[in-house]
Amino acid sequence: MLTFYTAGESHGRGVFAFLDGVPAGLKLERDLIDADLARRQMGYGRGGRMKIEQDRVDCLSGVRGGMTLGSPILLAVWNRDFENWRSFMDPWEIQPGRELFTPRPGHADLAGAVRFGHTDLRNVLERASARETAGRVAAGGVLRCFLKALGLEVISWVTQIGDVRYEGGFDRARRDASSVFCPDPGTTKKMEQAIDAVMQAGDTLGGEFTVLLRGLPAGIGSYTQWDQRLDTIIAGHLMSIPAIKAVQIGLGTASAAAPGSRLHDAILPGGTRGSNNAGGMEGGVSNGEDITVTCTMKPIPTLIKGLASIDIRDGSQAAARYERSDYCAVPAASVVGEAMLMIAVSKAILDSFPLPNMTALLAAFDQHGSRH
Ligand code: EPS
Repeated sequence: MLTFYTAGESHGRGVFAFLDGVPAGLKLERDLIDADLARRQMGYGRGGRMKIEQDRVDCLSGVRGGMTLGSPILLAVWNRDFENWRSFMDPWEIQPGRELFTPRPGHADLAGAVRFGHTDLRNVLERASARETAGRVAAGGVLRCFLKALGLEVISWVTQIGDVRYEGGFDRARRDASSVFCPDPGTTKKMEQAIDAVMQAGDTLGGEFTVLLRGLPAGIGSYTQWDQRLDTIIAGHLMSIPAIKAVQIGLGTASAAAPGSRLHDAILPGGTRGSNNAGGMEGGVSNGEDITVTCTMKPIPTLIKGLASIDIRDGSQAAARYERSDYCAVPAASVVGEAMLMIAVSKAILDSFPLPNMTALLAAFDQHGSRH
């Protein structure tokens, strides 16, 4: 029912998101979408590009007077940097001078060039760049408005940068006050120090973040077919974020060590649970508890001292070329994680309630919720 795609190159005209299947009559809050775009640009350890851009959503179709029409929605986040790149990125006529021949280990450069037969790696990296995630966050912002209308909320926080971990829970004011979106000031300081150390060394750092959805009633998703399972849909959406190497639901990998008698969430009188190790899903169906997902991000592959690589023109040994990049983008990735969870859950909801307008959808959703 819900279709979502992005288009756009990192230094092209802009990044675009296409959404089809959003019900008519949804009030969009532009400030809410722009706030997500602004948060994606933040985070200690970002590179120079974020000083150039001031991402704002522009809506090219499907919305009139702030209200969705039920027709396809096309969103744009324009690239300010295009003006500096026009002569290299123009669709019709380009100048030489920004070609790349030494792929970065860990980036899409080499494998992507093999896939499409490119001889200039710029043709890969322009689209493989994490700049594309601005389009995801713009689309996620539309669906934040959709989920908000249904009484649902998605939040995230950073749980690890390098080897500095945070084990506590969520606190919005503290997360928003943190330069790394970690709800603890002491841990934030340690995370900043870890990022400072890699910045001085010309290196990069990965980490981990948690995304949580509150308010989803039981019964969304299905156990009857593998691709309708809510965990299939959620894991795929989050795994698709650039640099994500692992997605865990609920207790995740820690589920291996606990005996079943301690792992599973006992059903208490009235159907409530005392714990949520399952992460809000059982059998691929939501069970009424918070949906909890934790994502692991690898360090960004663009290093100032390029790793050993080759020149693809002759296969000779050459260091990977440095392109302007971030030192740590885990805080930004947590905002992208929220967007992808919102897209995944909206898809699952609209699969269960394929209704063309918000009035019909809200009535069906409320009736379903009141039964569980
Ligand atoms: C990014 C924009 C990019 C990079 C970064 C994320 O802009 P530029 O290439 O002009 O500096 O800063 O992309 C990567 C880390 C990557 O590996 O592609 C953004 O908008 O988030």
